[in-house]
Amino acid sequence: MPIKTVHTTAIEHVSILDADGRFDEKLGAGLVPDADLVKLYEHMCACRHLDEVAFKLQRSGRMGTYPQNMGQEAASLGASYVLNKDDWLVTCYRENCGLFWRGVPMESILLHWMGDERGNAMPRPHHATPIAVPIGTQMLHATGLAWAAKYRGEKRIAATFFGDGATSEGDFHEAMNFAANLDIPVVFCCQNNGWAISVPGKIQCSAPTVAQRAVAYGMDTIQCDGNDLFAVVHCFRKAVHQARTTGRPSFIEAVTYRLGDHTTADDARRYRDQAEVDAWRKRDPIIRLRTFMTARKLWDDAKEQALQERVEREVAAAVERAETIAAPARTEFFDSMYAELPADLVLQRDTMQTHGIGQDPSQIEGAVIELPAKQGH
Ligand SMILES: Cc1ncc(C[n+]2csc(CCOP(=O)(O)OP(=O)(O)O)c2C)c(N)n1
Ligand SMILES: [Mg+2]
Repeated sequence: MPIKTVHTTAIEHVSILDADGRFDEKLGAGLVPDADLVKLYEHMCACRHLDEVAFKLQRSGRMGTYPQNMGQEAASLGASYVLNKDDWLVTCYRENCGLFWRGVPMESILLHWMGDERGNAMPRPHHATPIAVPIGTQMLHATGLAWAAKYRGEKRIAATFFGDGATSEGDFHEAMNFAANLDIPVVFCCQNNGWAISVPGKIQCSAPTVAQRAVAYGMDTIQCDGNDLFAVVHCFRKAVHQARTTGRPSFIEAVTYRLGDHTTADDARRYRDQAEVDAWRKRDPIIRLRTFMTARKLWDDAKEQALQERVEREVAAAVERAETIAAPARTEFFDSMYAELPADLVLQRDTMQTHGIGQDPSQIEGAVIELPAKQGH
């Protein structure tokens, strides 16, 4: 028997507005109307400014650890622009820009990293899930949400974001396999920013692209320049259309770069070369878009100046709201886990005591709620 090839594949890379300002008219014409482009650019600038302010808040002790999004604004923004508002957006922690486009208020992000979990309670109409810090968990959530939508006959799909490091997690592979085998309408988007804290991409994935990991699951897959808003929009349009019309999932590898440290708790100078960072600074999605818009007479210095003044005011107002919010009721954390709070938790809420730390709420004077009988294990 001759040896025959049973499968071959190729991974395409999409670039429309490249780092040198070249624009592919064939792919790019009509992709994003001028008025939208201006709004998208303004969102990226607002997000970048928030990022800079958040960094300073952490440094001055006004906020906890914060993961900067700097340089990675385009991927989630392009996705959010393409998705319907009632599709699920299931993010990691470098997708602020996409969340802001949806309408998630800036102070939600600030509050979350200030340690106030009300910031992570995404308002329901935004169809966004809490920011996922445990790496890789959210791809399963997205798959479950899209599966539920399919089961209920809703038109909603889900898009989920994760880093290159997350593709080494078992959860990633389980979500991909499940979604592909059950025809679940999810768009998986890996923001490959070259690093998982101090682990470089080459150690994370031995294959030449992350995109080809999807081939193993029989999923359509593509790689794009994740710092090119047009390329992201192009790939998401295709993936979202496919999910909506056929129910099939697909994969997008958005190649980007983390311009900042991993988080404010990290110092990336200890493990990566400044020359690498400098090279990527030239590929910044914001600079690229501004140059493009200026050449097309959509933007000028006066507009830039006015925008910067506006975003400074907006971010300052968001910081003010986050820092002056009234403290939550101390019982609030009992409110969102159960539709009906079990009796033992009612007792804990009312007494603020728990067996767990050696207290016995049932012994509190005036405790009126009977604890359920202990079940044997
Ligand atoms: C399950 C789990 N393991 C480990 C960590 C610690 N951790 C936080 S971020 C990170 C690296 C993530 O890298 P990547 O997925 O590439 O995302 P990036 O931070 O580069 O955006 C790790 C290992 C975690 N948060 N969750
Ligand atoms: Mg990474």
